[in-house]
Amino acid sequence: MTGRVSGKTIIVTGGGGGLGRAISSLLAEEGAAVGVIDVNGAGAEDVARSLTEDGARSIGLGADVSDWRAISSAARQVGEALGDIDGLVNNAGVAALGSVHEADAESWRRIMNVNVSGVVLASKAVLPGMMERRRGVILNIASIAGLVGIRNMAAYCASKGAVLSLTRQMAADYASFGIRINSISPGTIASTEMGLRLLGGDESPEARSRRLARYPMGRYATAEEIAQAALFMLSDEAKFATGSNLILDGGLTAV
Ligand code: 1HS
Repeated sequence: MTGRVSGKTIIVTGGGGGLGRAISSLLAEEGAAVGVIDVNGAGAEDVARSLTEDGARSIGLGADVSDWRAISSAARQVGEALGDIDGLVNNAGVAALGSVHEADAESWRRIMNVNVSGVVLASKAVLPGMMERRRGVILNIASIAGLVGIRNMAAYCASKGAVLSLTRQMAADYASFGIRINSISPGTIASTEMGLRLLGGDESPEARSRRLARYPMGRYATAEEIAQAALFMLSDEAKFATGSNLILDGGLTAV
């Protein structure tokens, strides 16, 4: 352990599984106290328990990021249990397939509520304390779906485009408070629930191989590879980065 985030208290939303779990584990390994928040409270508690067993300080709480009362109360509880919040990873997100002509209003609303409003609300919960202390880092998990059009993913692409835009806007508002706001944009991660659902969905074999063929590296990401980028953005090694977006997509958007 090199302690790249030692002494920091960091909240990871959607930390109860998938990429959020990998990020929470790596941050804990590198010395952070981690507030794991997830709509699946049992998942959050399970991750926090395993981090604690490995010697880290952690608490797991159930909260939906799109519900202000729930997320603000969970953030407050993390602060009480682990100390002032230094970092927030807006990782909670949902995805669904669908093009605009067949858009289902309920699914559209859910994706925008969690992926966009969730970033706003979780950030709103931690920003006043960070502004007062004049220090903090917020990392938004965006996606290459916010940078290029991915077939059959209208709502998800729109939501991640909004996350990228919000990242730049928030960087402008909070730089003078010593708060850095950045994003990372992964491509598909094969091992997470989201990735498995996407890749195991009802697409034709042709659509599936067309998806993989877009990656010059010829494979999808692992959660650990993406977690390493999150760690960098949260650490002081990235102290001049704000409003930036780090792309991790095996070359997809480069070609
Ligand atoms: C869920 C993930 O953010 C999807 S974005 C990339 C989709 S694809 O290029 O692998 O089809």
